[in-house]
Amino acid sequence: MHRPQRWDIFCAVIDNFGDAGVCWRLARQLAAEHGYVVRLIIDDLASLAMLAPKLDPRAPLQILAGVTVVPREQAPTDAADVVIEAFGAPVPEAYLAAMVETPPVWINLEYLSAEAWIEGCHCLPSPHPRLPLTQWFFYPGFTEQSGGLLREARLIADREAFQAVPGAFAGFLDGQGLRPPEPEALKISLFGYENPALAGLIKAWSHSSRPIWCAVPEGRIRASVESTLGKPLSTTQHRGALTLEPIPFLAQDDYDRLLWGCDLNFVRGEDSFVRAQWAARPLVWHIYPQDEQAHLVKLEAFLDRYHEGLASAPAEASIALHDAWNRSEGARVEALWPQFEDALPELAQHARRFAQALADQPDLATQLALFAKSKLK
Ligand code: TRH
Repeated sequence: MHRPQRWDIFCAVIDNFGDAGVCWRLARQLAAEHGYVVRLIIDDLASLAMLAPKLDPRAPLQILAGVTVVPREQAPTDAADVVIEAFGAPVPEAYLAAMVETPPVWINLEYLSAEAWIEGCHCLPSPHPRLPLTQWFFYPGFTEQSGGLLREARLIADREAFQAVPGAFAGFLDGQGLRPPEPEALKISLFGYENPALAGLIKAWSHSSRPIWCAVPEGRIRASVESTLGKPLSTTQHRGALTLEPIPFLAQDDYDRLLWGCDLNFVRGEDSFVRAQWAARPLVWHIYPQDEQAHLVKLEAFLDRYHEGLASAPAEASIALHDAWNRSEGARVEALWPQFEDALPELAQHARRFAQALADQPDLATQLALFAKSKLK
């Protein structure tokens, strides 16, 4: 096949930014690092434009960062060589008919999970109930037996270079029009879903023995901050040792620099969660809530995997705070914070080890490329 491979990614934005975030990152990487002709067919350009400010949410079709972005209502009717349904986003009927004409490698990209069972389902075929087509399940994950994690080729080197320069974070914040924190402050980024437990966290931080600087991007948790403060967080707010800094929703690549510059990152969902791991800094994950607390099993699976090899005291401090934060228990969060703060130096070393171990595994885009190659006739 002399012409470059053509890849189409279908993305349906359920809510929030994760679906678009993962698909935009993957699409850019497949184009930039693998030289594929990539089309991203998405049903919510406004959400994508939050992550990629140069994107025009009204344009019928546009090319950005080497990716052709297509609104779903203008979905193409010619099938690519490789088709990815991200998180089960179905392809339109007309496109399915085109796939029957020229059967592509058809992949269902699943949500990330640290649970062991995914290894048994990874790369399993699923014959279409009525058409001569087969779809393949592809599970991102944390082990060699999974599809791996999204990680751009330059990511670790770029992070290392940023974290090696003492003034880089202050320079980045200055570039965003933000006042850098005091040098001795503990720098925290706060991204999450609404959480009543935040009142407990703010109380603990305001009584901290050292200054705490907390950046709060625009987003759902801002509401919890404002109800705790009893007023909008439109300007810098001080509560005892705590400085709360409202920041805008950043472009996806700038968000990485916020994570790289902070000493601790509160993250959520899937994509910010993975980026916080690549930042090699301690993290607190607010998992996407599911019915009947099903998300707590996923959370526990990750916490078991993440804390492997870490001494019991810092591990218990981290696991306990994760549990209290994800169960929205404010009093417990407040009570557990001092122990967690004391564990930060060991958690920081561990975060570097964990990121290094993950970086030794092949990344998701590379594994998708190899898989597709093995299936392409
Ligand atoms: O937005 P999310 O809660 O997305 C969720 C999850 O993906 C979840 O798995 C899925 O089931 C649900 O959507 C439907 O969290 P996530 O995955 O971290 O995505 C947030 C994206 O926003 C991520 O790509 C990082 C990006 N981001 C920025 O680009 N700038 C910012 O300032 C911030 C705070 C985030």
